[in-house]
Amino acid sequence: GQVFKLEDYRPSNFLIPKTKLSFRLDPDRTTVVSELTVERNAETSDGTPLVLDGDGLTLVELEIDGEKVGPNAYDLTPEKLTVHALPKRKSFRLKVTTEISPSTNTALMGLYRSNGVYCTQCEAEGFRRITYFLDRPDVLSVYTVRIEADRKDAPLLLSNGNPSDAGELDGGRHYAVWEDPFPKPSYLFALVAGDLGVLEDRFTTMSGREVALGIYVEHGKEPRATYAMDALKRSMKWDEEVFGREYDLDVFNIVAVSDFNMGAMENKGLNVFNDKYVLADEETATDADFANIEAIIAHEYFHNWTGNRITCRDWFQLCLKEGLTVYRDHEFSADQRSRAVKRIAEVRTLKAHQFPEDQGPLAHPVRPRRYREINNFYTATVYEKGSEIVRMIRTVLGREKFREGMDLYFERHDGDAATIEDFLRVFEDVSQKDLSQFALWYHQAGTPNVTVKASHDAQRAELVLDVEQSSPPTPGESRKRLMHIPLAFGLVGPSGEDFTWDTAEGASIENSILHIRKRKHSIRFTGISERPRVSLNRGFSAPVTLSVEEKPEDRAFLARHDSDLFSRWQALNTLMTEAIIEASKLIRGGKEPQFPDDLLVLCGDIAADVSLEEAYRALALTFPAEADVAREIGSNIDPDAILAARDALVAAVGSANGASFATLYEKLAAEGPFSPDAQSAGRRALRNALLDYLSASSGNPGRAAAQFEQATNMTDRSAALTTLAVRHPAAPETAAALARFEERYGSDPLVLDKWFQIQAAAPGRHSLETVRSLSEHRAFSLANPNRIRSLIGTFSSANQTGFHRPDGEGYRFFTEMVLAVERRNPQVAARLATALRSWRSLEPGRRALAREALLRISSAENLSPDLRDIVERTLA
Ligand code: BAL
Ligand code: ZN
Repeated sequence: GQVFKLEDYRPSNFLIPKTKLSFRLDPDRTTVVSELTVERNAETSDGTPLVLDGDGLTLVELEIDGEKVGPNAYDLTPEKLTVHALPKRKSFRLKVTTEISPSTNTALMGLYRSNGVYCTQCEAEGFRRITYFLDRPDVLSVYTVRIEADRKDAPLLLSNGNPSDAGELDGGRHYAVWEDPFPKPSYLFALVAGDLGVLEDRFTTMSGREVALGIYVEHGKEPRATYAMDALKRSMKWDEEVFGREYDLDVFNIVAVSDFNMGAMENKGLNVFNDKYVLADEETATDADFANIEAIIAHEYFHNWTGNRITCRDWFQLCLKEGLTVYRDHEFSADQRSRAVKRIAEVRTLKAHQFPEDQGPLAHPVRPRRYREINNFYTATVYEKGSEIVRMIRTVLGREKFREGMDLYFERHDGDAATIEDFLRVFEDVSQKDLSQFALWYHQAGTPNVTVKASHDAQRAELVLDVEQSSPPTPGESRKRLMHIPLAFGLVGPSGEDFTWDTAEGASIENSILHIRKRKHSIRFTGISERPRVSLNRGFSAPVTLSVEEKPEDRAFLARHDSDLFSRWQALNTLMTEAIIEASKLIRGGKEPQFPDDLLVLCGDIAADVSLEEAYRALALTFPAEADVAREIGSNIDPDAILAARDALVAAVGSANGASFATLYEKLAAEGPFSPDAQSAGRRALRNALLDYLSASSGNPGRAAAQFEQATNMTDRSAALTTLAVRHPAAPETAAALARFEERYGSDPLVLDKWFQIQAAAPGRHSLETVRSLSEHRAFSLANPNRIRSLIGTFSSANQTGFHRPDGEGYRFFTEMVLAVERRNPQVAARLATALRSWRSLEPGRRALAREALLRISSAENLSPDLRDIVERTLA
């Protein structure tokens, strides 16, 4: 396939200031008439042909300025329409008529049908599946859209912008016209038509403009959209207060559809959502679902400024809108909930998804320089590491200068298709700081390592920190340059307070941030008479791996006393990870696992510490996942030994604290009516964490079975079912609860996804048989991305022992599924296939089998560019 390179970027030869689209909707034969005002760019010569993108279109007719264009005036290939004979005028009108078939569009890109609803997905390159166009983000156009459809089939007709006209037509048909005054790239185009219910509301902006809000869902599910609506209004208000950004149209609509490749899409004025991220009530959604809905509603809304008003010049700049918008949604959730808890959850996600990407064959810079398939770059690196970079800019500049920079960005670039260089420049301009070394965070792939050694001299009252940075090689980048790493830190005294120092030299330090810019720094602090514990990378100020030479007692001290709650969590998490690694070594050597008593006591003390929020205690008690432990071990991984070690530690913590955990579990029982707020959710999270310990240590399914029966909300019910499936796989109570759940929610696909997920994640070799038979369940479907992700995605990414079975059967099943999905939906198949990205770190037996599986995929016939790109990079 073709490789696209950043250095090959050239401005478009033609512009399309105006686009008029007219859709005559029909499931099998939709006609699209596109009338474009085309202009030559100033440098474009008269002889330059107009080359439009297209994909799977049937061309019906072509006209220029009202005259039919004959077939010898253009060339047609499967991907391009090249018009040679153009008028000499600077500007002309091109009319293109095409036909498409929404009902047979299984890739879910372009115009397709989901449960009988017409909907679109155009990012990144789906618009070319609707009509021929300059389908690139730097071609901005003002759209007018007319939609015509059968009234019974589609009483609702939506597009971007504001409604301008509507009316009846003969034969039971009707039409609507939408006008979007803001120039936008084609990837932000959207159309929805169908028969849906609506939840309506209003929002008054800070300058007093009235906005009509609508969330469209399946009929009967309107009450399940109330939380999303509330989250939308809070997002609109927050963006005004925190970033000074006001909404700019008269309407803002959200539509929930059940077949969707991504989480949601920020089309101007008409967001289209995966229904999983809209619909929620206590009976059907967990606290995690509520939190995700809040975050994703906010994220898509925030794109209105960071993505839509200021868009990307080309797809290499994807992080310009995504990293920044993730940063904004993180800040929003932190303000709506608990900042410390939110930060820990973010870092857990970053380490679970971005670190393995950055440390494996699919590593790429946050701003890549080349790609073969842009769909494969909607990655944790672009999104999550992209957000961490914006967060570091705030750390380096301070909050005030950061806000000044953002204000300048909006002022300077409103209406632009911008670049990362543009973004960095505003911060350099407001702060007068040189960010050229810092910019490497965008350009250089891989997770930097920082090692630190502290030496204290009591007599001289001096502390020396020896800090060294290194960046491991990544694909195509063997030599790395030195990064600017802002490390927040504190020197922690014996009662937990931070020491101050007299002088410090060896690195620049501002507001307790160490700026590491060289390979090595030796930083000398004077006036430190007692030996402090060093708390480093507080708040996870930089996305690096940190190894600190320190004793377990020092880590345990920080886990109890660090004033920075993130670092306190990190210290405990590191102790847990180390204990599991040690135990897994013993298990591999045929010995019994052993755990330090101090750690068991520490876990009990944290669970009981009422000075800490319940959500925080729940996170602290959540053990590192098997994959987190595997990542820390790094090579020669045996997933069975890691699972056995982790289970043994959970049981040991549960046994050591049995009585107090049981008392606390009872005390945390729900009082009063359900509320999805963060504090109530934290209480449920802590109680459910305790349930897991108590079940693991007692071996008795009774408590989990009782909770399953008595639960009054989905959070408690699904947590009990998870504990039953994980801790008591063979118990009759587990089989009964699974059957009961299926019976109760069998007709609600989103809830049944949880049932698929729980069984797919339950560890052990035999889970493969379960997952195989669930793939034939009547509610499972290879046509729906949510079903695929719940069953196959969960099995391959969250079930280390089932997926990585030593006999390779897990991989065999997986390759069958990936290839079956690929025939319908290459984008979803390619995403699934990334589950094998860490194959090189497995022990030799599994490594060979995983490689065979990858080779099996790569040798399949007619592989899509999406899947080929992932598999070839993974094997390279
Ligand atoms: N732009 C794709 C979906 C999202 O990141 O919002
Ligand atoms: Zn986004």
